[in-house]
Amino acid sequence: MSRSVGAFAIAVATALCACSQKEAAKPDTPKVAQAGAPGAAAASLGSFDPATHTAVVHSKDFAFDAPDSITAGWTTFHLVNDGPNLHHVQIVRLDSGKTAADFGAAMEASAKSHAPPPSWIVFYGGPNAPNPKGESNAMLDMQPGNYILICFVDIPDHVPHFTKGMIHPLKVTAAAGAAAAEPTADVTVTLADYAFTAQGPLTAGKHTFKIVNKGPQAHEIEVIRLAPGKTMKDVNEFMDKAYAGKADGPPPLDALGGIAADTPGMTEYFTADLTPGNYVLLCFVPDAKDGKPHMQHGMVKEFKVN
Ligand SMILES: [Cu+2]
Repeated sequence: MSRSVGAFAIAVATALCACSQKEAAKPDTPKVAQAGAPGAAAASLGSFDPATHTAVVHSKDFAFDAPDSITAGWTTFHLVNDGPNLHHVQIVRLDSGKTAADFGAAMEASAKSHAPPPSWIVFYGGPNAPNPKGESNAMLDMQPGNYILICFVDIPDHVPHFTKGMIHPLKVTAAAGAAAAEPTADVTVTLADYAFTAQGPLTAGKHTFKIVNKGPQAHEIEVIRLAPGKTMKDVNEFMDKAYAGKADGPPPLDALGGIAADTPGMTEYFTADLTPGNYVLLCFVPDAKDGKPHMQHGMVKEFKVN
């Protein structure tokens, strides 16, 4: 990535982040990661700060810039999407000594046979898609093990971005020092086949969302704010055009993020700043039985923020 593009993205990200002192205090200033040679021109944008348990990940077409190793415990993943497309971070734990190459082969086989992925693939959440040039976050309880960060977003050609290079191995090692506390939420959203159930005040302002997957399938939560006067019909029409490579005009929505697909029984957190408008919660995870996105099975929840 060129430095100028990175600098622009950081400037935008900082502007979006100016919502509170707490947010501004986060270490989202890129640091030279351990992988980069000292004094190298191309400084890494991905980082991990063990003091604040914060991992910074940058996404772009079609790569992640992310730390290679972090320590276990509650961790804030901070995604900065340098664009130009929508991207997210789907964290996957690879059990049984499997590798990123095994993952690619297993997903290909699973797509061909319409069978669920093997049990050594454990969907672990992650910061869901923000706008291009936007940011999102997720707080996850990381256990020691081998993980990959991938992007399942498949705009504009139905080809998932992880097959185009958006796959990054992440090792989680045992923690030393003080562990981070589990976050405290003011809104809880449960995910289940096939509904979102929200408890707590969906009001204007900054909220910490607790996401609980009650299963039986893996689910995600993506939060979008509809542009003024736009509806889900406009969103669906825009998506169809985007897939056809014929998107015209600005998207009828803002993507705020959420939590990428997780395994039943898991709990994660994310923060989002709700400004007045019409919102929709969506799950795009393909159904285990018919392969249709869960939003077509009812995982679409609209709400209004005054
Ligand atoms: Cu992507």
